Formats: sequence, C-alpha cells, structure tokens
Amino acid sequence: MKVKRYIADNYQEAMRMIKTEMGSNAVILQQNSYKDKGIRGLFQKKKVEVLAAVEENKINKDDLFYKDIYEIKSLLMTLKKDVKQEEKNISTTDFLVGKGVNENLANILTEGIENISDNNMELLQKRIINFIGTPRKINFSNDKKRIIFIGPTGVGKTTTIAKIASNLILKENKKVLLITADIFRIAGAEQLKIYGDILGVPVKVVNNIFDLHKLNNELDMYDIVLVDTAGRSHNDERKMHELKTFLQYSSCDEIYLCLSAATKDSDIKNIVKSYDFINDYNLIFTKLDETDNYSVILNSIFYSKKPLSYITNGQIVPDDISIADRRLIAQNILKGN
Ligand SMILES: Nc1nc2c(ncn2[C@@H]2O[C@H](COP(=O)(O)OP(=O)(O)O)[C@@H](O)[C@H]2O)c(=O)[nH]1
Ligand SMILES: [Mg+2]
Repeated sequence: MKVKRYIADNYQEAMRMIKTEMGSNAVILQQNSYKDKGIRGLFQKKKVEVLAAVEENKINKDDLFYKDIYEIKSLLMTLKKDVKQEEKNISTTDFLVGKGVNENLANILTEGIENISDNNMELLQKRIINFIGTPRKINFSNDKKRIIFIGPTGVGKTTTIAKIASNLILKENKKVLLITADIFRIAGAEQLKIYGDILGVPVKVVNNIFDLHKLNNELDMYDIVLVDTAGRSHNDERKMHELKTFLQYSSCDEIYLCLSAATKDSDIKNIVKSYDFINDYNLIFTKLDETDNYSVILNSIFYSKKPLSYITNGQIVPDDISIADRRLIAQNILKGN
C-alpha cells in the first residue's frame, strides 16, 4: 500500500494531483484544511491537506485516466496535423479572401503563388507592401499649403485635423490656420474652435466658397491652412454636389479623404465610388484601434487607386496618429497563418 499526503490550494487541485500520481483507484483516507506552522502560517491562504492511498499493484499505466489522457492527446495531434495540412493546401487567393481582401485584388496579389507555405507568405507580404506603396505625408512647402479634409460623417475628420495641427505646431513649429466649412452642424464648427483655442491658433468659419475666397489675402500669413468640411453621406447627392463645387473652386493643394477602418467593405466601395470625381486625393484611415480589419485599407486603395497617408488609432489628440506603416498593415493581414 502506498500512502501519501498532498497539500494543495483547494480540494479539486489535490484530487487532480492524486489522480495523476496514483490513478483512479486511489482512496482518500483523510481531508483537512492546512496552514504552515508558526508565523508564516498566519499570513498564508488556507490550503487543503489530503491523505490518499492506493495498492501498489493497482497503479499501472493502463489506468483509465492515463488512457483517456493519452487518447485525447493523440487525437489532438492528429487533428492538428490535419488542420496544418489543410491550411497548407488552401490557395493563397482563398486565404486572402478569407482575411477580407477583395477577390479581384487577391487574385492579382497571389498570381503565381499557389499555397501558403512560409516562403510564399514572405513573398505575399512583399507584394502587399509594394501594392500599398509609400505612404504620403502632408506636403507643406511654401507653395502648397491649403489642405482639405473630406469624408463621411463621424469618421473623425475634425479630430484628425486637430491631431495634425498639433503636430505641425509642436513638432514642426508651423504657423497654422484652421478653417471649418462644417456649417451643417453647429457642434461641428464649435468642435474645431475648441481645438483652435487649446492650440492657440485662429479658426475661421466659412459658409460657402465665396467666404473662403474672401480669406485669400489672409492665408499668406500662415505656413499651412487646414480646412475641415462637413461630414456627408455619400448617398446625399445634393450635399455631394455642394462638396464638388467647394473643392472645384477652393484652390486646394491637397485633399485627404478620411475613412473609418471600422466600415464594412461594401460601404467602403460605395463611399470611394462617390468621391471618384476627385482626381487626386490621399487616404486616411481612422479608428484602427477599434478593429483589426486591415484589409479595408488594401481594398480602399484598390477601389480608389489613391495613395495611403495617415492612420489614426484612438481619440487622443495629438498622439493617436501616425504615417501608415505598410509593413505592419501587411503583417496584420497575413497574421494567423
Ligand atoms: N476610437 C477612435 N475614435 C476616434 C478616432 N478618431 C476620431 N474618433 C472619435 O470619433 C468621433 C467622431 O469624430 P469627429 O472628429 O467629430 O468626426 P467627424 O464628424 O468626421 O469630424 C469622436 O468621438 C472622436 O473622438 C480614432 O482614431 N479612434
Ligand atoms: Mg467634424
């Protein structure tokens, strides 16, 4: 007969230890709560002490418990092997589509790459990085300084402008003017004014393109002018038309389209389509802290054929913004392989 004392944090834990060592034929002789003796015991959590016994010849490796564990383990190993094998057999196109990449784009990216072996993954990553291209930073040379931000309602245009403005002021020492054309919502203009106050920069409100032109002389006093616009639903044709006129006569140097990364692909496709009257703009993706849907970035570049610029990943001004890191985007799309 083998007798042994087990000390554990709780009864279940003690039983687990006993079963592992003695098998399921073990019998419990005694069970008590337990504390170390002396001062140490005073500060110690209560434990349990279990005295167990088993007849020596009854401990054998064929014990049902061991058998079960062994069977489960080998089943898992086989399953794991099967899954791995199946994964390797998945076509790279299906793999990318499964990650949310548009099918046509996935076909282009995976041309000549059959399955998802490790080497192929490296090649695929390179192709994605190349496809994204070098992200563009705001160009604020002397002759290029009027930057307009557009995009659907609530994506984070005003917050993004505040982040960019703070960085231009604090890091680049630039003289910034903020203009808001968000006249549809009183709060829209107010929000930018609050940021302007905090940053110590003037904020002008324009109701239409004529107001903007009236500011032309004043603009020379600044290194850079950031123009906020009202969020528009891409389904609202009247408002889209207004934006078109505004952009056409605004003499802007650069346009940034803000899109939320938390938007579903079919919506992104329609939104991007509704802006195709603009020849040249850059893409900003907001709210990457709320989603790991990085494929939306690839798809948007594919639909719009426009370059990527910044990504934002939180509500904090000015920290939660950075130039998009295309390697990180590629890695995030391919991860989990
Ligand atoms: N989680 C998250 N929220 C953001 C981000 N950017 C903006 N927001 C929030 O989105 C909401 C709408 O932002 P706002 O700038 O007013 O959007 P706008 O209507 O496009 O001007 C606000 O609550 C912002 O704090 C971001 O990168 N991540
Ligand atoms: Mg706004």
